[in-house]
Amino acid sequence: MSRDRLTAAVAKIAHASNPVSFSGAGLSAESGIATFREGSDEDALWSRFDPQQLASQEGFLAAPETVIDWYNWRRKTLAGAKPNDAHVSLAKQPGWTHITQNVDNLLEQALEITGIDSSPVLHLHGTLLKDHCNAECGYEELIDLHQAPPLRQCNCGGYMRPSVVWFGESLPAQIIQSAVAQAEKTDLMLVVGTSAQVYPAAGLIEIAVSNGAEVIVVNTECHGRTGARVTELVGEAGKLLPELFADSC
Ligand code: BV8
Repeated sequence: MSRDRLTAAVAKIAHASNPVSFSGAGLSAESGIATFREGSDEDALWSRFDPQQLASQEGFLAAPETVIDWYNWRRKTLAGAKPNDAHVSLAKQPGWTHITQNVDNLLEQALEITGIDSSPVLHLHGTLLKDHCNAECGYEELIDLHQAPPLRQCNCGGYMRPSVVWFGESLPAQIIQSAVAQAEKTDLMLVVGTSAQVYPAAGLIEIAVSNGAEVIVVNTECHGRTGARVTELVGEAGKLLPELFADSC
């Protein structure tokens, strides 16, 4: 990746007045959290399952125990994970809004470390740190990632399920509305570690581009996203983000 492109991106970030980060699984990859697309040896157990199938109401009702075991395997991985340099670089930036597709709490952990007073992270697809009743009676519970409970029923008789947004489920209205509003008014969106295939989340990038924002894409793969104001930086987020914010730390 060219140094000139990186230097130009650093300047764009330094001049942004209303910056937003939009992240996916690649932001947490260097913390050991498997992305959706690249399984790794230790998760071969799950590599034969299609996440899109497991992360759905149909998948849950067809095999509730398998789905809960899959989430609890992910929770166990997250319990031992720490924020990586990309999370910490983002967390050091005052005045940024962070929008994420991730269901982990690594960015919040990084914000706690840096002590930067930031607007809350907008979790478009929910969180692994909570369960709620699948029968929507309103009951919910915080989850200890180190001791996530097996499949269990709510007192109302419905199953308890992770408080994530499954395929075919609507995103939390308040959250997606805030995220769209941010994408509409930002002058710079930093897109970190996402294949941008899941909607309506991925549509936020198009909203930012169509509203004239600078868009900087950090990804280990070149997605070939084009546009007058789009800068693609190919590399690991944990290495590139500290460089992008080097002058501002
Ligand atoms: C909905 C939570 C309305 C669960 C997830 C158009 C409009 C609206 C909906 C649709 C539409 N078209 C299709 C749909 C339906 C569907 C959808 O988008 N399907 C896709 C597959 C086409 N969308 C929905 O169902 C959404 N709901 O629209 O509601 C509705 C209501 C009723 C009926 C119909 C519609 C809900 C979607 C939410 C699904 N839940 N997560 C869980 O976590 O288990 S999605 C989940 O997958 C993630 O949250 C994330 O969004 C997505 C994976 O994407 P990424 O994060 O990008 O991860 P991925 O592995 O793909 O990529 C990682 C990237 O990082 C790669 O590019 C890699 O190169 C890079 N990388 C890796 N390492 C690094 C790195 N980069 C930098 N550094 C590194 N070290």
